[in-house]
Amino acid sequence: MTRQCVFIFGICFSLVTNIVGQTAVEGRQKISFNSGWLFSKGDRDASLPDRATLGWQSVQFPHTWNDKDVLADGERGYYRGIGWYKKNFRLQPEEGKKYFLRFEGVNQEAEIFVNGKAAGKHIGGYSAFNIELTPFLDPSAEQYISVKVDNSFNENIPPLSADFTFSGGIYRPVHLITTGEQHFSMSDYGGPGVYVSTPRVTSQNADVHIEYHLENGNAYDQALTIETIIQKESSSALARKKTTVIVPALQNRTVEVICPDIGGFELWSPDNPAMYYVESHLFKSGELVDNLTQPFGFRWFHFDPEKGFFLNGENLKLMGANRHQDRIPYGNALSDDMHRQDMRLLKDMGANFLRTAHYPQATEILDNADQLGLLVWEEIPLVNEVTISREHDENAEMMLKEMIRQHYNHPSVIIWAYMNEIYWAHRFKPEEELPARNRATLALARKLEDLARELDPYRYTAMAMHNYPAYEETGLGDIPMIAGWNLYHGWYYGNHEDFGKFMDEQRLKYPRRIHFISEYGAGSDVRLYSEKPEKFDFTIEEQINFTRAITRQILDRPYIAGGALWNLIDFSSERRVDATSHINNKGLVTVDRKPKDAYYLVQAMLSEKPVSEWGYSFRQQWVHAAVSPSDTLVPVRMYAFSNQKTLSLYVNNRFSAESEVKDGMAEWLLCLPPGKHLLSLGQNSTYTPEKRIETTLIPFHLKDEPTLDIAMNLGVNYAFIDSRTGLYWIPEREHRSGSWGIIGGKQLYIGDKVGTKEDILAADEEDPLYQTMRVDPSEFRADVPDGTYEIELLMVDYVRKSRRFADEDKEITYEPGRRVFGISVNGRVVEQAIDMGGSYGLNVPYRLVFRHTVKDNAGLSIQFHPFKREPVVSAIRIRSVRY
Ligand code: GCB
Repeated sequence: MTRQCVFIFGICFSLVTNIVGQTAVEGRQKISFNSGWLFSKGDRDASLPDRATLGWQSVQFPHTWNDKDVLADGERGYYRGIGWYKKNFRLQPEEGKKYFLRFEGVNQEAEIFVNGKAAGKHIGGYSAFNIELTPFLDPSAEQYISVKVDNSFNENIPPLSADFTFSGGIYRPVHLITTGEQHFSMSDYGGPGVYVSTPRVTSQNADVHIEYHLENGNAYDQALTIETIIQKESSSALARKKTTVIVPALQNRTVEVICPDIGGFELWSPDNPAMYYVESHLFKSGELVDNLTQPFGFRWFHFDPEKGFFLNGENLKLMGANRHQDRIPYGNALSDDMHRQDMRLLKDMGANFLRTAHYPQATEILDNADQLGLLVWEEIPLVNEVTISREHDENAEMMLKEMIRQHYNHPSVIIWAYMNEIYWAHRFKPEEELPARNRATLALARKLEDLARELDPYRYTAMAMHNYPAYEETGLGDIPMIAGWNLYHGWYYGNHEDFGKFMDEQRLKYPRRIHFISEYGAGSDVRLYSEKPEKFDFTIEEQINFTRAITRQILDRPYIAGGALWNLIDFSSERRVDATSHINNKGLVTVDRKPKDAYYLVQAMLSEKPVSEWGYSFRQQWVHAAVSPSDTLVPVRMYAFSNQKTLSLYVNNRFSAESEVKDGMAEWLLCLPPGKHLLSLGQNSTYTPEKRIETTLIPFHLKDEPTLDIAMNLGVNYAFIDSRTGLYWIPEREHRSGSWGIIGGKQLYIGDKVGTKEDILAADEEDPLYQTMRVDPSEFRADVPDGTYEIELLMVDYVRKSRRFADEDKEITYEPGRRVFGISVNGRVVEQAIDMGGSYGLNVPYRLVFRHTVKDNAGLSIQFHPFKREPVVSAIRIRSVRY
């Protein structure tokens, strides 16, 4: 149904288009402006036109200068400073036209020079901005543009600190936009100048309000006509309207167009993301001077403190993930295809929700959220702490305005948020500073809350808090409409079940609050596998245990409106030290977008479409060290993810066992002979999908083994499978009489976490091997046959703290004489007195490799002799060699 709103002019639209075709200004033109740029890292003055290319690198946007130096490159930190971009281009300016550049994202300060003149500046790395070129263009058509970009730390520009990398550069696309002298605003905080609201929507009809911000760049007052068409893609219009307005010379004007009582639409929802568009044409005396199409959708929603979220009158649990915008090794400079791929992954996981991590993301992300049906929580990058200054607060306010203006029309967005764990940095600040910090944070939160509500009365506001009492003590948690919680029970602290207890207490204390789990997640490294997974061990199994337990508790509590896993994808965090250095590996998919097991688990728990996926998507090998002479089979704990009731397992095409699916997962304990095996999953006797695995046995008695290669990870119960070579480091085993293993000592724990989780310098690919260790072992013994063996001992003396950031270590720390021990083999001294902390420095790996010939049936005995503190050893490898 087309609703004819008020028709001011009698001209029908098709006639107008014909007229437009014959005029000089043809509405808006938008073309990419990403190619042909030159880049130079470091400060230099490139503001004045020049054609020098020496010392300049040819680049295309998106571009960042931090794509490589945030990787494990042996150097701490990454370049935070100035970079220049420049480009010569041809543009013949035409009378009656306006020229703008739209920068979608530049991290984090940008200064633009056009033909040597300062054309504009922008602060903040996560929002778009427009720069007008018109007054600076050269009539000769030869133009020069340069951009000075700075990603240095600036205490007045959020984020001040955070667990992600602040890659610098022009890392989102740039467009050249041409309009007539009168146009939809290009100076409204980067917003489109056309804002669509749906204050009243029912399943039958709705009112659509469109707020136009118009600019008249001409020295005379101008009568303009706006033609508004509301339609679904390429189908007939639901409403049309013409409005005339006079915009005074060189001024802006706001006009509201109301299209009441529109019917005949489909509601927008995750299952049916029906998109509609407001097409706006701006005419001056019949000539089209600007035109713009903006998306929107018909939907209504609300949150209830008891029952959670409702979309279009129906209760909907919001479940999904957070997403950071980077992709190793491209930094934050992602192509639109890469953005789309991420959104597809999220949707395919069965999610209906996205939190754009800690900052506004690319237009492509919002467009895809609209089109795929993902509800969005978007926030500004106010993370960890604030600076007590007016400039800081003004920048934060500007970021909020930009985010809301720029993404106002996306129907997917339901929440504007403005602070993430803002008290996180308290622990590093002097006690006496805290009251002033709290006051400043509260005042800023109130300002941002009021601003968000004023700019957008139709959405909710939120803040993400962490498990820390100050939110309650200061009353900060009472300010936003939604209390978001970033909770890591069973990972950083407590255990899985504490999560539900914590939330139930919150609900009792704050029955009127809307509770949301803005983050929960556990790390995993696809090289680590354990039969006995434990908190903070980074094994694939523990990520599953955590994710399964917390997701279940969220789903079971109607008052929790939803939950977002942290994080959809492993992401770059230069300062982080976990099992994978410089990467936060809480992703459900790897940096190259390959699903980990936890992705399939979540898919099975959330999806309505049938799911059956194997566990161990990155693992093919199982190596078992026999525990007795009669132990000849390899135990394999196999699991699969599904939302069916049961799954049947077939081994080498023969039925093995049926298993009930519980919380998205079915499990089997198999005992397989060494060799290759084909596993398949059957539902109604279908044999797909298949998985091929290989099992290997290390016998109990080694005496009869002519060749040996045993690699043993010490201090932990997980296997480490080297992704480069497939070398399998089995979990540590204690010595058994007549067999082999480590004797004495215990696993290193710092606090309640296994290993050090420190950055082991220069061992990046093997960090997890070195991070865990046996403290105070006396001996490694193996009853091996006579022969020559290559022996490798991996060791490191470590910094004794529980968790730190890599960038705290500006230099290597030496501690001579802190830990000294000797090593001998079958009584022969190999190392008289190693002092790793003194000779090489703390956290510097020491790999000792030597050969030893075993004679007279003596077997192999590697002994550790303490002189000062206990000996430590992280891994041992023994391999028979010819000589
Ligand atoms: C959080 C932060 C997020 C971190 C995450 C983590 O609570 O909001 O920025 O990356 O924890 O992995 O520790």
